[in-house]
Amino acid sequence: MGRILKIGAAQSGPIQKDEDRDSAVARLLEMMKEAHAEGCDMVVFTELALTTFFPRYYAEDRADMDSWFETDMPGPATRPLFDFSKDNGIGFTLGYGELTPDGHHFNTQVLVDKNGEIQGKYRKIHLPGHAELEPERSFQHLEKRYFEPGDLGFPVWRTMGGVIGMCICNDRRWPETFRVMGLQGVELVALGYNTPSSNSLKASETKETRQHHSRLCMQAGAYQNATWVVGVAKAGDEDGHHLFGDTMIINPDGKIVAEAKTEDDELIVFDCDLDACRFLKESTFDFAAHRRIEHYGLITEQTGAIPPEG
Ligand code: CDV
Repeated sequence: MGRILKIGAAQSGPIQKDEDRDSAVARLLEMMKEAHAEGCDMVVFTELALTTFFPRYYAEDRADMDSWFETDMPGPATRPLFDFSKDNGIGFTLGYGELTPDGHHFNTQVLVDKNGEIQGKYRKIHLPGHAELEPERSFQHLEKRYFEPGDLGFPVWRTMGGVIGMCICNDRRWPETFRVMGLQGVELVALGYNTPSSNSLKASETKETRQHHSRLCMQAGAYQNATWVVGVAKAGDEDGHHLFGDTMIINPDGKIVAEAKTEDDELIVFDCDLDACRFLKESTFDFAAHRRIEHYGLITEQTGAIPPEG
């Protein structure tokens, strides 16, 4: 019997534009109650779990979008999640749009311990999409307009008996995300996402291809860093825009051990043995023994690719 962290991966079904925070939180709370009844230690919620995926909408004046952001966490609407956590000894992660007191906007996720206390905060670093209206796209993805890149790095936290890290959606496509956490001994990465089923610039790209990309990244991130990865989606049709879902729990061998079957609110549960990270961390991916950082300089010296001339 290892160090078991029983995880509830709580997929959200669609949240329509006019659904208010109270309703969204009530749905999350239902899943948290279900997770508690199943004996979960922690629930992972999705990216921007309180609202529709608003970066698909364009506003000339970005201040018009501030209503999608939270100025307090917990605030009046989200307080029930924190109260339930404290009263019932269950941790959670929650994604939301953060508007700071000095006017900065981030795509944020908090890690809350079993006492209902915020232990950690992560602000999304890899922001996809574009900052200006691009009419040639079949739909907009304006994260670069509404959010600033996260300024907190990729920390991990020793909490709930393990070493837990977080990242958000597009971050999963970048191996650096997982490696920076791997270098801090991460044992479980909590990851929320909203991923459209189609590509706004390439109509021929299928939903299946996009699901394949998502799984590939998360499974590779798990295996190459010998960590559990809990990927939690918002799924289904929001205002005519489909999100593919595919919530899953992945073990340190990179295998999917549990996955959602629907595009609705759905909880999947798995006993994640954090000691299962140890074998690969001490063998194939014993970083101290095998990494060759003298050859990795380009990764931090250069952003874009520069092919040889000729
Ligand atoms: N919310 C996201 O970051 N979505 C991106 C889409 C735009 C590709 C993702 O990487 O899933």
